[in-house]
Amino acid sequence: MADPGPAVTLAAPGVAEGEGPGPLYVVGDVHGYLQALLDALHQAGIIDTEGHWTAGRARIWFLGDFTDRGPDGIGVIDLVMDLAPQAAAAGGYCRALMGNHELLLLGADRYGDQAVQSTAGTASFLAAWRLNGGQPADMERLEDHHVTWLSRLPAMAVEDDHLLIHSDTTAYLEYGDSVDAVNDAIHDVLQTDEADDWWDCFRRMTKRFAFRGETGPLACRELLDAYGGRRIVHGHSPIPT
Ligand SMILES: [Mn+2]
Repeated sequence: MADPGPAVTLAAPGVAEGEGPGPLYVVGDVHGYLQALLDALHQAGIIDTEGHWTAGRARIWFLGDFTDRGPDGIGVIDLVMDLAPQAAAAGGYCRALMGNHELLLLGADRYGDQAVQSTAGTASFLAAWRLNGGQPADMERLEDHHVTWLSRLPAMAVEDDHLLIHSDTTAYLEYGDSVDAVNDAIHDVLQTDEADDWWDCFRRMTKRFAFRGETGPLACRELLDAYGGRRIVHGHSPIPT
């Protein structure tokens, strides 16, 4: 038998006892660009080249919109689902919010081309999903465990005084006046079979630009007063340089 060499004890970096939480990262709308996400996470020292969590107690929030437009939305969801238990085991976490594209994908999967009531006329989730970059390859690979996981994502969270949301809209207020109330209300909608309620939810979460212009500061204040935090961190709408 070959000499195994001296015993080496590896200390897990970043899992030091008695320390506070690790650094907080947020990642906006990945939209199916798995390789770009892997590269960025690796560059930030959050994963290794095999895609395994190497960030110890670091905390990372994904702000939703995993699928559509780019080629591998299901791969992005699989990565985030995979990192969550690894991060937790290392003393950190990997969590995710629900974006409007999660609602779109779930709606297209569940209701297909069934007509839904829209102020803009008759619509369907499937048609809207196709129009908004839906990838047939993602739909083919969408499995029950993805649907279950996506359906349970919270719509908002407060972390380190940051109010984390997907969309730059005050429409969240239509679902409740606390973080838990909003998350429960949207979760409840997705437990029903009411396609119109699902559609309303999708429409509201697709609104944007509430924080721009003269009324922007007031809109920010309204959300922060209701949900807590001192700064809003959102995805959804690119902010031009
Ligand atoms: Mn979005």
